[in-house]
Amino acid sequence: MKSLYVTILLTFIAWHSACAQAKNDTPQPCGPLPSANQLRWQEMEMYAFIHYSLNTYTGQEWGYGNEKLELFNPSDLDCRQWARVCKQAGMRGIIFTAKHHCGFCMWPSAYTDYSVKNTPWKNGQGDVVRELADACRKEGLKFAVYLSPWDRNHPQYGKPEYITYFRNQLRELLTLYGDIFEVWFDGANGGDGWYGGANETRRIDAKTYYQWTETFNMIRKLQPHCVIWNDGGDRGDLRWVGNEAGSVGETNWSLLNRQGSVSGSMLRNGLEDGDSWVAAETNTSIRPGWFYHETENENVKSLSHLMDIYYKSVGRNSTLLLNFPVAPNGRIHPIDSLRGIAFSRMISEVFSTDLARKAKATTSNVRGGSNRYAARHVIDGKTDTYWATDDGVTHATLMLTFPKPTTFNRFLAEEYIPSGQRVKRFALDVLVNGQWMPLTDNLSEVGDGLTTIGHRRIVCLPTVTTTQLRFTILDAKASPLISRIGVFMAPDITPDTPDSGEKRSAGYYIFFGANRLMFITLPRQQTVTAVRYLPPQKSSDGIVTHYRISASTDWTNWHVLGEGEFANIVNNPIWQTVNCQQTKASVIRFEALGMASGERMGYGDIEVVSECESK
Ligand code: FUL
Repeated sequence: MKSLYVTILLTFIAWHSACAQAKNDTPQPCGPLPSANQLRWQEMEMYAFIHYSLNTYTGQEWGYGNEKLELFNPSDLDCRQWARVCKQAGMRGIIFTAKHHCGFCMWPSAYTDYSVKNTPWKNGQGDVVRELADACRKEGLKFAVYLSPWDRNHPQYGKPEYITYFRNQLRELLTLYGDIFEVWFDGANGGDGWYGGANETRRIDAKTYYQWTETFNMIRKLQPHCVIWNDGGDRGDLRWVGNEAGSVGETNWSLLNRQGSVSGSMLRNGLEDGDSWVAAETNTSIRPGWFYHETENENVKSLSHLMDIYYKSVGRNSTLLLNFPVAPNGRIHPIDSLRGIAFSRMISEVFSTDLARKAKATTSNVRGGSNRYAARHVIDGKTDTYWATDDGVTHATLMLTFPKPTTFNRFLAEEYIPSGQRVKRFALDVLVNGQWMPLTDNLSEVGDGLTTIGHRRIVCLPTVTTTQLRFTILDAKASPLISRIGVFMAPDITPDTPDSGEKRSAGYYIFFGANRLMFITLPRQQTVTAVRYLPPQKSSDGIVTHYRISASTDWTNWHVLGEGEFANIVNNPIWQTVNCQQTKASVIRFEALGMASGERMGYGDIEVVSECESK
């Protein structure tokens, strides 16, 4: 009898403590988790790139490495202006091209003569990295550096000695300029370069040559709070999204595998079952190019284009790294700064009034029935509280009931990512005239329904008026932890200035002489001053990377207008301009000396810029 009593008592205690445990049971972390550095970085959301180097004075995107030091003598260099513009544009930090592929150092490195110290600017006493780091601190912005591993100036590039040089430079940047929030190692290596006068092609194996492990250890030691972006070789803390146009995949997992190669779709979408947290950073420029070119003043991205980029980056669980090039006078051009500021104002305008805050949130399941995980946490304005379901409940609904009919066109959701990224698929419906109407994403490219949330997911909806919004989690890796739901009404943006070179001079005719040979006949004899090439936009097949362009008036005698490389054209397939001396022509011959892939050279558009004969 006594033992029966003890058994009943123990069973009761066990049952009672199981319930108590369920009520206060913190959800177990799910899958790989972000580090404290990655979390801090993700919260920055938007930060700026600044591209400025000798290219600014040569019109190039990739300097060859032998550009003259005398070129660098800005009349009005003002890093405070850059920092103020970036701050007003909503950027929380700046990543600066301390050294681009040409090898020119924007700080007086002790390890090379190819730097600001041997330019006329400030009689060689200047240090752009220092001025910018100080300006960022003054404006309350974080500061970071881009250091190109590929160095077209350095004689030893490609040899082991260069790695010591590279690390010495990195050490200078990581020790002389205060806190650095990110280091950016560009994976580009176009092969040819000056290399101390060798003028040759040097390709390396990015996986083995740079010995990243040791470099990463050095960074972790010198800047323990810094995140690493590395496109060539070992996986860093962040990943590229596979394009420079400013969009990541709709499905975006912040996971990848630490080892093994990465495909384009892995960059775009991450890897659902990846073994490491490697979140996406979307990088693009406010202009077509990364460096300033006066010819692009009319092609600064429009406000609607920038908003589209925002939704396709920050709104898809990524950060946005937006480039502002510096003009030759040493300042960010007013067109760019005004556009940047308009962009930030529009984001505030759209997201300042969260209509969900007025709603009542109810759900189909609350973890352990506990207040701690109740639905209202999605609208309590706190980032560290969340709605959670019981373990194993990965299909659940959350209803927002509005006190009166409410009109909106944006939906926002956030997961509590310190415990992992969980939601795989979700759906949205609104009650209209007593019927549930499913909503889709206006910006969807794949049309697979709504997938992944992560740090933040914004869905652009058609404008709807309703009293109830139903958010259904259709599938998740584990009990979903939703820290925020928001709904907003975005104003219409009237399409403003065009943002890609769309000027065409009509009347010419394009045909192929061979797979890699194209002719452009002009309607009459003209004095040509430039030929412009827009590469194919849908795939890299047919993109011309190296060209020779000639002109003729009789189809017999050809005069070469230009020959060279369209730098970075595959990653950034924008209009390329080959300027030339005024040359009479009735036909242009365009030869593809190198192509990214494919058999036949392709084009999105061609433009021949000329002065009228009569002038
Ligand atoms: C690319 C580089 O080659 C471009 O010049 C630019 O710096 C961009 C951010 O990354 O890969």
